[in-house]
Order: sequence, then C-alpha cells, then structure tokens
Amino acid sequence: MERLLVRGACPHDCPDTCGLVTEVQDGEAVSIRGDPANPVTGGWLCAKVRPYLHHVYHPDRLLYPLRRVGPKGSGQWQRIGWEEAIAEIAARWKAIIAESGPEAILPYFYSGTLGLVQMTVSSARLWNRLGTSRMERTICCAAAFMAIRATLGQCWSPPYSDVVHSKLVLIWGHNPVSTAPHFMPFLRQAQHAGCHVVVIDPHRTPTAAGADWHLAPRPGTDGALAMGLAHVLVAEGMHEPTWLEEHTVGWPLLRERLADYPPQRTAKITGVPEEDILRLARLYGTRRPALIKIADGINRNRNGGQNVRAICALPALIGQYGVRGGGLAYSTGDYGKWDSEAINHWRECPPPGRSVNMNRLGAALLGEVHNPPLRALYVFAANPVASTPNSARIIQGLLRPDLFTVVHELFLTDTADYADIVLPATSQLEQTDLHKGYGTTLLTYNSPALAPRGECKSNWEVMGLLATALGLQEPWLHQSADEVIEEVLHTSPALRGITLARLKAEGAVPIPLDEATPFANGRFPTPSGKVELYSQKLADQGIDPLPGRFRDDEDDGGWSASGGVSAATTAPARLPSEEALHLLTPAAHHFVSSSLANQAGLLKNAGTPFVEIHPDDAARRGIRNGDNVLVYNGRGECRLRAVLTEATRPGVVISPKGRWAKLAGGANVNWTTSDALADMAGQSTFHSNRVWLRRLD
Ligand SMILES: Nc1nc2c(c(=O)[nH]1)N[C@H]1C(S)=C(S)[C@@H](COP(=O)(O)OP(=O)(O)OC[C@H]3O[C@@H](n4cnc5c(=O)[nH]c(N)nc54)[C@H](O)[C@@H]3O)O[C@H]1N2
Ligand SMILES: Nc1nc2c(c(=O)[nH]1)N[C@H]1C(S)=C(S)[C@@H](COP(=O)(O)OP(=O)(O)OC[C@H]3O[C@@H](n4cnc5c(=O)[nH]c(N)nc54)[C@H](O)[C@@H]3O)O[C@H]1N2
Ligand code: SF4
Ligand SMILES: [Mo]
Repeated sequence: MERLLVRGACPHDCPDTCGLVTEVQDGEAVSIRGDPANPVTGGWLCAKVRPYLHHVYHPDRLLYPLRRVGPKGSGQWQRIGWEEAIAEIAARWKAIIAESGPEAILPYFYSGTLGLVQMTVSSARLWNRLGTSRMERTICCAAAFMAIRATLGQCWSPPYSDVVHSKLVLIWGHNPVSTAPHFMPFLRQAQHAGCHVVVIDPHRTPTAAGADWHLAPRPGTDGALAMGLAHVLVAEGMHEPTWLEEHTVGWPLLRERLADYPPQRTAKITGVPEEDILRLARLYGTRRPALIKIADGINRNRNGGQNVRAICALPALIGQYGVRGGGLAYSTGDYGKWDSEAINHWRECPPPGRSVNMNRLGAALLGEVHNPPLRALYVFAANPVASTPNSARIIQGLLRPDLFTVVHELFLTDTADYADIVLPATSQLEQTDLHKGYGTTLLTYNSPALAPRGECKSNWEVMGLLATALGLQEPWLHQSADEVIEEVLHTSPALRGITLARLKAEGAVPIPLDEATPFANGRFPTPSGKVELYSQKLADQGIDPLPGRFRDDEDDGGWSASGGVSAATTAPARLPSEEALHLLTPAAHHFVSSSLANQAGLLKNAGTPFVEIHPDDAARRGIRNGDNVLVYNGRGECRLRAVLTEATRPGVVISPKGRWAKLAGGANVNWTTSDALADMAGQSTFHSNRVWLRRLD
C-alpha cells in the first residue's frame, strides 16, 4: 500500500491561508489536516475546511462537461465531451468577436480560489490577449484598499503574532472568530497578558462576546465615530502633535473638521452613548501599544471608503504607526507583490478592454453596458447568483436568450443552473498552485494530491485549451502551472530568493520584508512619504481628500430604482420607511461565501437560514421566535426563520451571507441587497440595505 503525505494550501477567501497536509493511500485521500510546520496554521483547520474531503468526494461534484438542452434555467443537461465543449465555445466567441468585437465577452470570477495560477493568472492572460471586457474586482474590499493606500501608501499589516505586544485592541467591523480564526489564539494570549479588547460592531458576534467591551454603533456610521474619537483625543490633549507634524500631511485641515464631531453630535449619528465615546477615546488615548484591527464589514456601505479613511487617521493621531503591537491591521495584500507584467503580459496584448463593475452584473447584462452589449459571459471560481448583489436582476440577465454563458465549476451552483455550457473544475487537491495569504506574509505551494476526478480540469488548463481553439500560440498561454509560478517568482523583485524548489521543499516560505513592523522606519510609501490625512491623489480623482464628510446612507429599498426589477411577488406594496429595518449580511461561520454551503454536515451545523431581529422590532411586527418571515424590499425577497435576540441593535436585522438559493427556498439575502456603489473604487454596498419583515403563516 502506498501512503503519501502531500502538502498544500487552503484556496479559500480567508486571510489565514492555511497549510494543508493530505494523506493519500493508493490514489485516494484518506485524511486532511492543518500543516503543523506552518506557523499561522499551527496544525489545525477551521470547522469549514476540516471536512474538506467530503467536498472533494461530494457525490454532486461535476465530473463531465454539460450542454443545456431545455430552456435556460430548466436544469436539463446533456453530457458532452471536452473537445465538443471547447469547440463550441471557441466557435461562438469567434462569431461574437467578428460581429461585435472582443468587449462583447465578459469573464466573471472572484474568490472560489485565491491561487496565483488558478485565479490571478487565469483571470488575466487569455482575456488580455483577446481584449475582452475587464471585470472590476470591487465586490469585497476595493474601497478599503483604496482608502488605506491613499493614506498609508500600501496595504501592509503586522503579523497576527504581534498582537501579543498590544495593550489595547479595537476590533472594528471584523469577526475573526469566524473569518480569521488563526488570529484568535494570539489574541487570547494577549488577553491573558492583560490586553484590553474592544469590539465595535452592530452585531454581538462571537468575537464581541469574547471581548472586554462591545460597542454597537449604527451600521455605516464608523467614520463619524472615528471623527468623534479624534475630537475627544484632541480636546483632551491625548494626541501627539509632534508625531503629527513630522509624519502626516493635512493635519491642520483635518483638525478643523473635527469641530463637527463633538461627543453629543457623534452620539446622535452613531447611536453610541456620549459617555461611551468619551470612555473609548480615553482608553485609546492612554493605553499603548494600541492596535486597530479592521476587516471588510465596515467598507461594504455607501461611505465605506471615507469610513476607513477616518479610522486610518486614529493611529496617526496618537503616533502608533510603526510601533510593534500598535497601528492598523487590515491586509498584508501589498507585500510580496507579483510582477504585473508576468501576470498580464500586457506588452503582447491589444489595448485593454473597457471595465465592467462586477457589482453591477445584472444591470450590465440588462443593457447598462452597451456598445457593444455583453453577448458572452464566462464565469469561473464565482457564484454571482448567490453572492453578487441584486440577484433577481442577475438571473434576468442570465435568462437573455441571446446571451452565451459558460460556467466552470465544481458543482451545479445557482449560477451554473443558467449556463449554456458547464465545465467541470478540479478541487484544490487536484490542482497545482501558489498562495500568498492576505492575513499572513507567507507563500505556500499547493501540490496536487490526487488525480482529477472524472474529467475535471483546472482553470488554467481550460484557458490553454481555449487559447488553442482560438488559434492563440503565445507560449505564456500554454505554460504548465509550475512554469507560470517560476516565471512570476523570477520576475517579481519583492520575492527575491524564493524558488519553486524551495517552496516545494519547505511548505510555507516567508516573504522577505524590509521591516518587521510596517512603517517602523517612519517613512510611508505615499507621494509625500508621510501619512496622507489629506490626499491629493484622491482630490485628483474628484474624491474628498479629507475624511469626515459622509454621504446620506439611506437606501430606499430599491422601490424607486430606475429599471429596477422586483422579484417581490408575494410582498405587499411598499411600506412606510419608518418600518424599514437595516439588514446586515455578514460572513457565515460555516461557509466561505457560498463555497462549501452545499456540504450536508456544514448545513446541519448552520441550521435553517435565519434572520436575527431585536425582540422590540419583532413584537411590533407580531413576529415570534422561530416564525418564518418574509424579508423583502423593492429588489426582491427571501424567506428566513426569525431568531429573536438582543445580539442585534433595534432597527438592525442580521442574516449571514452564503446560502445557496436553491437550498433555501429559491432565494437568499442577495435578492434584497443593493447594487449601488460606494464612495470609492466602485465598492459593493451590501450593508446599505433597507428591508421590511413580515410574518408568514
Ligand atoms: N467563516 C467565514 N469566513 C470568511 C468568509 C465567510 O463567508 N465565512 N468570507 C471571507 C471573505 S470573502 C471576507 S471578505 C472576509 C470578511 O471578513 P470580515 O470583514 O471579518 O467579515 P464580515 O462578517 O463580512 O464583517 C465583519 C463584521 O462587520 C460587521 N459590520 C457590518 N457592517 C458594519 C458597520 O457598518 N460597522 C461596523 N462597525 N461593523 C459592521 C458585521 O456585523 C460583521 O460582524 O472573511 C473571509 N472569511
Ligand atoms: N450579502 C452579501 N453578499 C456577499 C458579501 C456580503 O458581505 N454580503 N460578501 C461578498 C464578498 S466579500 C465576496 S469575496 C464575494 C464572494 O463571491 P464569489 O467569489 O462568487 O464566491 P463564492 O460564492 O464562494 O463562489 C465561488 C465559487 O467558485 C467555485 N470554485 C472553487 N474553486 C474553484 C476552482 O478552482 N475553479 C473554478 N472554476 N471554480 C471554483 C466554488 O465551487 C464556488 O461555487 O461574495 C460577496 N457576497
Ligand atoms: S478557510 Fe481559512 S481558517 Fe479555514 S482552513 Fe482555509 S485558510 Fe484556514
Ligand atoms: Mo471577500
């Protein structure tokens, strides 16, 4: 009997990027566990990925290409061969390119895998070479990235383990118990050593429950809260004027704006009592090192960018950037950057195609994008019907008889249901890749542990087949996965000294960093070399160069959206806005977006799809604990079980993202979410969402 241990990397959209060790016997995976040699993974996997072999060997895995035979969305398929599938796609695309140009084709992808080969390069090279429309990757963290880069120059973050040096941690709009579990042991260690942990989140999450103090502001008001804290810091002389003078740009201007945020007014905007604002400011002004750890919850609303900008000002006010255990932790995404030319090969491609914002997929398919209209869609590593806002419009777009849709997937997802051709994808255990964590500073190689199941192929293999069928000979469209990795390592100055051989031998390899603590040398990679509280770069783009002025965050519930398509069939007519509730749809504990949300064991643990509602809000609507409720607005509706709890603020209801619509009565929360864009970077605004609730009999 042959027994092998194969090292890999978790491909999911999770900052931890765990190392995996798969035990393989006679070609079958028999166990999987966390790599004990990976310093972040520490030998354990989260609850979602521990049963990963059920995912790999799931009876519903797609194993062969399929062609639609019934009407779109009818679920009638015919098995076809790869040659036939690829020939048909190439023929359709060639005709579309000849008639309408390559921009009539849109690739749509996001976070099924975060690998260099199977995501980054697979979403670039072939599409660049063809000159198709480009997808703006804005569903998740675009506003936060733009805000942080504008302020600090780069998205750099300290390692998780540095939190043991913190004396105060503000976890702000982030739920690491679910979304960055390997941060938690370090946080607990810090708490044992006397670190004070404050969670700022409208929801009493498991992370909040384990903190010393939980503050629950109104959703979307974090920027005002940050301005209010800054106001108190200055009013009480707890700021660091010398540091501000030496290391920042725009402090006098920002200081003027703080006048708008005295505690009383801040309390009114945020719903946080005045005395709590004072207490938090005093805590932040006096307990150091003080770390602010944010994630993406706070950037998915209409003021997402400016909210993050305002929070970024706080560590500057008290001189905490560059201090071990202090500063800001968000993403390590800008460390160890891949060389862009190696990823894209732009120099050998036609001029880049136009951009299409991924959050506007439904609108784009329904005519917002024209000249030429979108005629072909190629979806891979994404499940937009379940995970992209305003799902009913997306489905309406996908039902267009003249749209040619290909979906490359492991499963027949809510999106694959509307494809013309479905292609079967390999799982992480069946493919080669390289992963750079966005919460860690490690590079982890993923060796394939198993032969592909059925006729599954990886994203990059399919790109090669399509290139051949389209007559594209460039060698960089036909490299093996290892050749892609070698090219990128070789050309990326930030990854000096890291070779494929080393990655294969060592598992997780640290990215070389100039400083152990970001900004320790006091220089910031902005145009001025300082923290840009005032950002000329933003001003040049027509964006307010200072934080502190926020848009009206009122979502109208989609009732009056121009061209709005409501799927709300059983809902009563529009209700008064006083009865609207603010719906937040954060991460589910047991799934990663909609990935893994078809695993029986995880579904059992997650329970019936639910919405948390404050008992006062429930009473006013005659809703009792356990009732089935209709959650609806002008965009659409879904059915959820009511959970009455004081874990949410009055006026705010909470239901996790990620459910497969077809396993949840035909719709999930994204039937209600808005496809309006935020104040920066075309960011999604999932959390600026007003809904109405009604008890179902
Ligand atoms: N288990 C699990 N892990 C995941 C994912 C998953 O789906 N499940 N998704 C992955 C992905 S794609 C991402 S981007 C990350 C996201 O990681 P996080 O950002 O940590 O996850 P979220 O749950 O989306 O948002 C965090 C918190 O923000 C809160 N929040 C929402 N709006 C506001 C607001 O206006 N102000 C404040 N202060 N808080 C607010 C929510 O209540 C939530 O508790 O997690 C990754 N990890
Ligand atoms: N309401 C609400 N919705 C949200 C959010 C929210 O906060 N609220 N958060 C948003 C965020 S942060 C994100 S990042 C997006 C994520 O949205 P998506 O990127 O669409 O992620 P998933 O829904 O997990 O879908 C990924 C799909 O990729 C498939 N897949 C996995 N690996 C591979 C592979 O190697 N090849 C191919 N071809 N397919 C693969 C999986 O089977 C899965 O169906 O969701 C967003 N949706
Ligand atoms: S989802 Fe995150 S915590 Fe879970 S195994 Fe993957 S990287 Fe680790
Ligand atoms: Mo995300």
